[in-house]
Amino acid sequence: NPNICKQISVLGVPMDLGADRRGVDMGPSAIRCAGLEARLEQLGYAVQDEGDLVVRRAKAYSSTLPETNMKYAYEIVRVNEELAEKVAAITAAGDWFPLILGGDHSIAIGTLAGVTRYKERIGVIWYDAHGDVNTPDTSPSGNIHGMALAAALGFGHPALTGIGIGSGGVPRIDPRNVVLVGARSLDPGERIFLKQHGVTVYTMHEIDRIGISAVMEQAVRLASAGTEGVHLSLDLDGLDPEDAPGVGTPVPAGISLRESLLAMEILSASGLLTSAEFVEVNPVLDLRNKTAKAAVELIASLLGETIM
Ligand code: B3U
Ligand code: MN
Ligand code: MN
Repeated sequence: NPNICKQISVLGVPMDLGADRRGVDMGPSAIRCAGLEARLEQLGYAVQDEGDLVVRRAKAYSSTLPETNMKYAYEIVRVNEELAEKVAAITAAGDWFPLILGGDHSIAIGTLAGVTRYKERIGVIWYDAHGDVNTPDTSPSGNIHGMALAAALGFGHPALTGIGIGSGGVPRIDPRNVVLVGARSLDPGERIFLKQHGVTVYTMHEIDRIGISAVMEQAVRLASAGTEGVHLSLDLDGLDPEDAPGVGTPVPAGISLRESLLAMEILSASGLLTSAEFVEVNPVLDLRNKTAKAAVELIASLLGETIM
């Protein structure tokens, strides 16, 4: 892929406070153990591993934000602010590609604030069984990983929407450039949100009807219309639990690994990818690091690996 930078900056965010199950904090380690760096080097990339951000776990940092249901909000906001600065710094010169390893999906707030710092407008492909467009008012759980996309679009509690851009800052992502792929578990409030804001949703229904290749081609077209590039936010629970058992909230009848590899190849071929994050790998629930290995396969395909 000639359009992508030849240098990749890997950053881990061992965050598990955005979800109910512990263990996704070990996701970055598991993905590294599955051979990420060697695989990227085989593809001809220079790799800079930035290590992991520090996520504090003491009780003192773990309280719910007063008068809200937002669990662990203080620490999640603090880490995401740091993440936004770090990602912005990685992208500042324009020749390093940020590859962020989660961690739960709440880290997308910081990643997206960071990747949009030096860009007017970017599109987002949100590959996930879930919509992650709850606000504190619609969230059934108070888990911030289910609010991440809404927050990145500027909706929800100011503590989240201001991350990386400050209060009164304007989010640089237009919901019409946001595409959900693989959705099969949406809360009632999320359905309303998605319709109201014009987010395109490809559920399993569309994937089964027209195939993952047509879905991805349309997704790339929508996400890139009028933007400077496309960010991929891939939640491993978008995949079928058969192929990715190590996730906190598995949802049956998902996208196969085989379809997902094709999806990554199509995104790679577009030459429009600016940044990516792979989240929600939970090694505690995994089978012999299968899900982390799947993540590495997906990353390799996304960054241009081909068979011939
Ligand atoms: N939509 C539910 C459940 C959920 C969202 N993301 C995951 N689960 N992984 C919520 O809690 O917001
Ligand atoms: Mn998610
Ligand atoms: Mn999910």
